[in-house]
Amino acid sequence: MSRLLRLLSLLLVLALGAAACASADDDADDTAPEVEETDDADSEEEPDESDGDADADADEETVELTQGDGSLLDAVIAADEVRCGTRDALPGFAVLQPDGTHEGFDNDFCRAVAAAVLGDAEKVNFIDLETADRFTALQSGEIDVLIRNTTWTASRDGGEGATFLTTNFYDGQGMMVETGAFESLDDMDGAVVCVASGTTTEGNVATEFARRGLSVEVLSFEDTNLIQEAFLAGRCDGWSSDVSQLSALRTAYPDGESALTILAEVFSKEPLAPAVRDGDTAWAQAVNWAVLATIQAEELGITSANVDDFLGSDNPIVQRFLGVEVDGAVLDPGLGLPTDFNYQVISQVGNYGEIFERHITPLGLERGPNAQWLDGGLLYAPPYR
Ligand SMILES: N[C@@H](CCC(=O)N[C@@H](CS)C(=O)NCC(=O)O)C(=O)O
Repeated sequence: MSRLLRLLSLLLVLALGAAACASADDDADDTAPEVEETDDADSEEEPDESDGDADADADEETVELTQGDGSLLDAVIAADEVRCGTRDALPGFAVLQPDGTHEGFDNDFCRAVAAAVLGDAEKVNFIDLETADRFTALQSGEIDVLIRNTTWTASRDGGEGATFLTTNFYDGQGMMVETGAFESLDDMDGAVVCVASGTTTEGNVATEFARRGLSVEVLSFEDTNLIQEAFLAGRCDGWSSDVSQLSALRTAYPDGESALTILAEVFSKEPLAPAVRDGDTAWAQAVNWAVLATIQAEELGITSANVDDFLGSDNPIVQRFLGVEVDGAVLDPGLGLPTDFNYQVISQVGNYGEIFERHITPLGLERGPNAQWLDGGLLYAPPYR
């Protein structure tokens, strides 16, 4: 495809995305949900994932991006700031505090990128994005990296002009109900389930209910506040999202945490991963290795508290990782990052376990699949050599 055609197709997709967002914003009654789906046991049809659903959009238009001059890696270094697409109200993951600071698991991974690339974890411009705007922000160049509770799927990887990197949180979708209302998903035939629009969550509910031979009505809302309002008003039998989110949202529920129960069934894979724009390998590698630094450090037992002691280690694996001379030379793997970038990430932000404990453990969640591979989990960093 010619450069002009690619540009036109990008503009078309951006216009479609903007129109979808505008129609949602212009809605006179914000609390009125879009009814996404009514499925029943007899229906063989695939769910109709409409407005704002990134996966559905991907079916219609495949975004192809051309790389401009040079890599974002150079642009970010020149700007001395990482523009990180995130959220300001996702408990545990990204919350804007009253004092203006950003606190959460995703926010710390934005900081890890800034520490790796710029040597300063504070050089992040956190950009708050609604769920439905995530990919358009990446495509248009409004953000350098998306770290916002976002599931890596084939259609997003292939159709949204996004390149997904190492998964930093293995999640799965669950169902939250009023305590005592239902014991399992199989009790929920005919239920109304409330979800956030533009998410993988929407389609997964319909798919799972159909698989179980159950009917369901999915109501989609633009953000979690609106879902909570609807739930409190008795308009939803179930509230579905990633289990990490449900656990977090439950802790802040006005009727108290015990008023809500998360059912035992986890019915999807939700690998949450950072994403960058397609076509920029140097930037993708830089972000990827910033994430991997946190994983590798935990495996080596290196924390923000003890990293300076490790500088004196005589273990060549540790020495290479921290940018200390081995046999008279410091390893420069050619990633375009300072040779001490792992040290900067760990000393300023901490290793994966520290980040998890800071933000996810308080939600009552175990490491589970987010444990190191040596502990039976899925976290595994390639060798730094
Ligand atoms: N991981 C899923 C779901 C992400 C998601 O929907 N997160 C919710 C949190 S429950 C959200 O963004 N809600 C809207 C908001 O409040 O921003 C995806 O990538 O689509």
